[in-house]
Amino acid sequence: VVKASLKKKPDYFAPRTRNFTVKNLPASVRAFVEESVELCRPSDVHVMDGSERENKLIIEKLINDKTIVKLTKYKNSYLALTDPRDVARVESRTFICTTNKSDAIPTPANPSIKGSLGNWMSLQDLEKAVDERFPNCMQGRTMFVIPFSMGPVGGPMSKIGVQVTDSPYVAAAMRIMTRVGEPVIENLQEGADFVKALHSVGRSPNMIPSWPCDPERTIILHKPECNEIISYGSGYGGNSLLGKKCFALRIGSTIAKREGWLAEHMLIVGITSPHGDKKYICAAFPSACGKTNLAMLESALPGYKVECVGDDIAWLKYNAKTKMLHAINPEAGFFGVAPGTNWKTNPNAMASMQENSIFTNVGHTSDGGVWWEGMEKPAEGITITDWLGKPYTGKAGHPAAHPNSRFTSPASQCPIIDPLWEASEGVPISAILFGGRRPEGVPLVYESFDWEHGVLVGAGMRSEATAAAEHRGKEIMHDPFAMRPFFGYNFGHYMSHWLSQQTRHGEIKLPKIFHVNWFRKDADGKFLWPGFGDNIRVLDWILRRVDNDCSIIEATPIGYVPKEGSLNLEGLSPQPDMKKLLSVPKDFWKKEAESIEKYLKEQIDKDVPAQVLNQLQALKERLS
Ligand code: SAT
Ligand code: MN
Repeated sequence: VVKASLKKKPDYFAPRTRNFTVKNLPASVRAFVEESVELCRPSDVHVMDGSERENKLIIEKLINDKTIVKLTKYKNSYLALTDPRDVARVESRTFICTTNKSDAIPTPANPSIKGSLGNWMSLQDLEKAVDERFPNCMQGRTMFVIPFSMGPVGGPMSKIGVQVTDSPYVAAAMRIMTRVGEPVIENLQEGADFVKALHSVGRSPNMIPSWPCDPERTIILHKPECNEIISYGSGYGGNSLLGKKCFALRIGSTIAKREGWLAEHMLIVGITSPHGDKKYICAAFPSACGKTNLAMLESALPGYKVECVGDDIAWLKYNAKTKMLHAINPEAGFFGVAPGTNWKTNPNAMASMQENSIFTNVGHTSDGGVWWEGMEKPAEGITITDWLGKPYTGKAGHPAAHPNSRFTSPASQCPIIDPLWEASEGVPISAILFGGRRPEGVPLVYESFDWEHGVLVGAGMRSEATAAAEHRGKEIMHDPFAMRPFFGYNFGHYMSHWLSQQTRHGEIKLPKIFHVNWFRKDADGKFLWPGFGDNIRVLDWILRRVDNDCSIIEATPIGYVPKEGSLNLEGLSPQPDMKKLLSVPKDFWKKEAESIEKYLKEQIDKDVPAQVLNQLQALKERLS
């Protein structure tokens, strides 16, 4: 049957069941779809059922359009090459649109300071931006209607979205990254709320047919007051897979604020110790700082087992039974950075992407595979075509893969996916880690004195810029809670919301908060710590701290660091210089505290909670 239908012209109109016709959608969904059709004027509409048959048709269309090519080396896997102008998130064109500006972003202390914690747009200007871009933008294209669930369908912590898009690439990727299909429609039929997500790749005079987009007019708009996302002009990642950063973080954080929980840019892992004791932790790092590697860590210490719940986003909610924060991974797939990933650095990611995967902007090998910088050398005689379609020569400045190239793979294919990764009530979280790329001054690990101090540690996060957005160079940027590009509301209010977790639920056992830095360098610019599988040595110390082992800490002005000899370094060769790795240079930290203070006072001004200022004052006193 599948073969016969493939021979015919793909018919997106042929719905699998009555549920998947526009006219049979729940009224509120139908109204959203009809409004979008009215505005964008697609040539037809297809309601996605998430089936294999449907996926085959979408893939066939993508191949016909030359957006993707089949990778013959792997099963059901494809390579997409974008317009070279459409390769990363565009933070400067991303807006939170609210009635009151101060709900969306903090007001800097004086008008000459440019805000760096998100962009605001008025609702009127949003209307204008939509009117300038969307009318008729889908002419000649199919509109895909994607009902999707963030989190297990129907779960108490899950939420539903409906994305309409004119990009079959986005439709195929959403099917990997979120849960799409019949149960979502059923849930909607029962009257569930949903987030409206309108997306078009747009059109521009100089666009290439295989990757239509409109880079000059790209815009990503969020209306948290009515749970709406409107995205135009880009087909790439966080700009177009609207379940991810737009819904799960920006709109998600505003829903979380209203409902009393947290939507965070965090991985979730379960760690089982050699004694069989299992604990879950979350960790927040800025984009492209190794979250996926930590989420899939292969322990260098015998007897430890790490299992992955999620690699990018965590929704954390108080659980009245355990009196702990529980986390779910709202996503269903990985959208991981390709370069640097190999069978040594992350064998589990490599295993996850061997089938049913879409690769974007990586190199293409002559034997039908993929290649990127840092991957094992291809066999003798195999040639590589780079992401721009040119023969790869290895010349400096001409990488085979774009630095922000990605693999998109189902999470269920991860060999170490946690047995509870789809548990609808989430997993209990014992510790939260913050981190970033800090070549200087920041110890391998330290623990905050308490939750309030931990909130300051999160607020003070900084990291070297990466390729995940449009920033240039290796500048050390402030990236509080690794959320700077993803806040859906005023960061000052966000800190207050974090602080309120202490009191709002009654009795609670909050996670301990730590800061880690795998990236400290010596004077010659060499990394002091091996990283990757050896990071388990730090996690092991953290878990002993979760069990309140007080014999392994030493107090410093910035928090507790491991006491000499308390990190398990067995079998590590060469032995790292722990003195350097754990040192807390006072002059550096005085400057760091000043920089955090300047940042908070300039950028957030009156919205910085008093407790955070008190914590900062206490830090400065400890340093003096
Ligand atoms: O925002 S993306 O989904 O493109 C990736 C990231 O920045 O983490
Ligand atoms: Mn991310």
